[in-house]
Amino acid sequence: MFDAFTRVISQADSRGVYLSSEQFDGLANMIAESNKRMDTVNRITSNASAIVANAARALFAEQPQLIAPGGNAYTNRRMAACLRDMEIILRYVTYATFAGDGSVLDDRCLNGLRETYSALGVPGGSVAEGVNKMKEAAIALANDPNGITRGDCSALMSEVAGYFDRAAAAVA
Ligand code: PEB
Repeated sequence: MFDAFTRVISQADSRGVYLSSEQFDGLANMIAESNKRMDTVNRITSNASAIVANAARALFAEQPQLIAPGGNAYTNRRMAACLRDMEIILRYVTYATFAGDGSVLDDRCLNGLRETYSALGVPGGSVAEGVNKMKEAAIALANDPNGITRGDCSALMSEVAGYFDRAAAAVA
């Protein structure tokens, strides 16, 4: 598991070289911009249950077969497992965002998830759609300029979107 710093160090170490000035600049920039990153994680974290519940509600409205008898979210047990899965994925996206690196998401959440879903008979495409809905909601919240000093968050938002895309692609 890496973060933005340990990844750079591990790459330099494996080649036996000093850090380059580009690498220094990149990490210095990350520190200079770090309040945006922490605010983003804080906003997503403090709205996690609403993000999950709204995304699930929208998913079941679009794909009602999931909650019909025989569906993959039919019965309280499966519904609970589904909401829990969405919450787990969202939580790992917040870890990756905080670390500035997707490896925690890959290694501890997405690795083998497709195989788990296919063994369980859970439709990966539907999970991916749920992840997409969480992405829209999370980005809208994190990128809302109301009541704060406006700044350019475009790079950070595309980074966060990338983690959601990675999760969706891993199960679709
Ligand atoms: C992954 N999900 C389920 C299981 C596991 C995971 C390991 C089987 C064990 C259990 O039921 O608890 N666990 C989860 C995860 C990590 C982990 C992401 C990462 C660290 O450890 N059903 C739907 C939707 C979808 C869904 C499409 C969006 O209709 C999910 C939510 N996951 C779902 C369901 C089950 C499940 C289990 C319904 C239960 C399946 C079953 O037992 O029939």
